[in-house]
Amino acid sequence: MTKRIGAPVVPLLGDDVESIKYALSSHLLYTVGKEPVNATARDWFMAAAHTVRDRVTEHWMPTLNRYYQDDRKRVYYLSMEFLIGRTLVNSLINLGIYDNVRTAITELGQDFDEVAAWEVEAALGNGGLGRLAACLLDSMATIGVAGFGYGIRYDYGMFTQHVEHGWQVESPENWLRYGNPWEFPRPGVIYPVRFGGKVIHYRDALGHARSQWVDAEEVMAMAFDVPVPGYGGKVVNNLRLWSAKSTREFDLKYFNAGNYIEAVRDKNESETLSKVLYPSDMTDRGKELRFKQEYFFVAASIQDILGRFRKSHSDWSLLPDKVAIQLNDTHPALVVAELMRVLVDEHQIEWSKAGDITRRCCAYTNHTLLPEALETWPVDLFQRVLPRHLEIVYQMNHEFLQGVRYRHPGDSELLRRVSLIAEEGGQRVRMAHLAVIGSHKVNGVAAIHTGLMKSTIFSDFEHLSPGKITNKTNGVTPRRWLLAANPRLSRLITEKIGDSWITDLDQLRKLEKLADNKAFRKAFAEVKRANKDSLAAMMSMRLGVDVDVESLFDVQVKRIHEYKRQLLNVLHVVTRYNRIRTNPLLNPVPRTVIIGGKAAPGYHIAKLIIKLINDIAEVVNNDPQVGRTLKVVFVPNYNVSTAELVMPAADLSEQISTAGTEASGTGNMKMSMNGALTIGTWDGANVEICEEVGEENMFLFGLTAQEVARRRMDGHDAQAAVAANPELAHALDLIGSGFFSPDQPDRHRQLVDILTSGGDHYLLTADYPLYMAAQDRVDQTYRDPEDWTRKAILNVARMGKFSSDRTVAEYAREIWNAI
Ligand code: 4GP
Repeated sequence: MTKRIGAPVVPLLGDDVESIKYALSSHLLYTVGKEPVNATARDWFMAAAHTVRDRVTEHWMPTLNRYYQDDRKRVYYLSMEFLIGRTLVNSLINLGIYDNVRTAITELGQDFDEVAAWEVEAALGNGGLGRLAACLLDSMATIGVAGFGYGIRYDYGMFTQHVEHGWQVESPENWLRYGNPWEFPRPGVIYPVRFGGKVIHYRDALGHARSQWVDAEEVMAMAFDVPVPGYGGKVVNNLRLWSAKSTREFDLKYFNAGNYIEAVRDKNESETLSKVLYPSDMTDRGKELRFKQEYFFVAASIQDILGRFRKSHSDWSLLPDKVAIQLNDTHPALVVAELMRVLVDEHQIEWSKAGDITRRCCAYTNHTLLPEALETWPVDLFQRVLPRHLEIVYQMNHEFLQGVRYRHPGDSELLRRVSLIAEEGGQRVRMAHLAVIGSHKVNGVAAIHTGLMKSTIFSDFEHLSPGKITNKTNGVTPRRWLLAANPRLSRLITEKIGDSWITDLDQLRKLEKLADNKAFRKAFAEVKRANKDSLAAMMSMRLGVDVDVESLFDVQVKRIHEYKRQLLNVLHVVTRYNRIRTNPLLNPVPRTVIIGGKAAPGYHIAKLIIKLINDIAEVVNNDPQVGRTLKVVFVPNYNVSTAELVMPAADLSEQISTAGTEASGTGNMKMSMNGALTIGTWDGANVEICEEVGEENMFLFGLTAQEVARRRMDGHDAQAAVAANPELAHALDLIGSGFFSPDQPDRHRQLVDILTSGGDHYLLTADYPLYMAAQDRVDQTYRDPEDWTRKAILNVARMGKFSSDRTVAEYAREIWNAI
């Protein structure tokens, strides 16, 4: 008799309020081990999480069984980062049981919002790249792609940022301290991952040359599964995170000799592999541990993927029909060498056939053009840690260059440029080239970014394989970023156009005609106002800053980086401040400038920028002449949960990177979707937002990417730009002379020097006058609330393109062949 696998499970758990109350009380007692009399809000959160998890799980097993029965092509999204955020509210919404659970918790005498606030967010990522991965998972489950995430279960994710005396101070976030209720540990799913050792070459019985990697050390990778429910709850996919385990608990030799510390040392060392997320965002990570982390999760994931494939297939040539592997940036690029190794060394597949299979499975997404972010690893490190993989890289490189030489005889410069090995300043393996050569598609994340990939960093590859590089403009999930984060606006939208927008964001177009409806504008403005009240209340409570909710909320939230130009924002603030001080008759539009973001702990300039913002806030916020017309707030520890509060409250979205540097941006989409107007450069997805929303409904300014390139080539004269603009000169002078830092007048001199004598690489001084003019247009528009609200409504109405459902559908059709 054939085994019946995956018979559809009839949901057994009730979703009505009474059933949920029963489930909550049971979990409180049996899972948490508390009774209502002594339960804390956190205990109730745990009970709620388990109640929800049970209901997610009911659909999870059938989904996985269905994939198995239907032999579906699986999409594996490999990412070093998944910036998930909190899960409770999102799961409730995706399952359609939000109202009932809220009521149940309330009827049990608890405050739902307080209970939900006890959830520690899963911050297994730094910024945009990690958050994108989380949005894509939500969309894959929602549109029904058999998508599986693979990543690392870091014990410590993104650090917590505190602000002390205006400076960023980092502390580790022990997010697992109280246990993670969403995960399922899988002690039975555990794979060895090897490091070091050597390669032996031999001939097999048939006389074929073979290689074998021997004498390596082993670490074990253990799986933890997190179910990912799509909207509607019918499809629940899986995110599998790997945790490092030592191969032995302790060394008995030392233990018996009474040396307990020595006995567990080896165990602790192996387990550091999944200890911590590297906290840099696009800066150099030249660390052996990081390299090992990359291989660790690649090797475990490949074993898991191939093991699953082999359960139903024996013919390796079918692999690309059943498996798509998406490399989220180059961090998992070792997949290419690892898949080759497993196919060739362990399964004796002929080299060129293995190459073909590998390429047809893999695809690579690039997220940044910044040269410092393009990963390379020293050859000697590679040799020491992954000797067989280095041989494979050399062999792939040899064949690739031979092909190039054949087609472009005599062009040694071209060979040098495209080689997998960089020769300048010590040999290094170029991970981006490995990813390109090992993939059938390479994509950028916004049209302008993809264009620049083709014309700059990958121009040679574009000539060698035209068509391989394609664009997949990013998106964000409307479930988290509109439905869950902005319940007031969601309700208003649904009242007017129904709720089909939740899974078909283009439906928002139906709001266009309401932009001219006075009553709707009023309701829309009231929603924005209420969201601003909520954010203001948080800022008052947590930071002790009181702001005017009538003022324009001007928001820049993202990682702190020179290319994102928080300093340009600061220059506007200082200029505004000067105007208010020098002109008592000015009657300015009141503004609250809100800035949030983390700096990489080793990025001195970014940390100094945070200090400058706080120094300026201190002066401006306490200047009686300014009063409520200008406030500056630095929101500490910007993370997903904070973003959910900030995005709905923004009036103005600052997206002001130097054109050609921000690959896409996704905060720009989140804010516009929530009715903010964008002040931005012609960069990343701003360009496409403008195509959708209309230039008349945004404030775009500044040099284009082409103009930036030309200006840099011609040599930008920053000093002349400053000299030509008295307001700019004045602002820089105040910052540089210590006006905002009287306790240490030269504190911010370095920042001023970067913008002047340092050559101003990011061209702030070039864009400053255009930025100021755009800010003036912002003020003019805000003075006409009806016009402002009309534009805000049109922003929301025209954001359909930026749903990650659209993004995922494009990947599925054009890259994964999985829809
Ligand atoms: C980011 C890019 O900087 C951002 O423009 C983009 O929207 C995001 O990826 C998602 O594609 N890159 C990173 C990184 O976060 O670490 O390279």
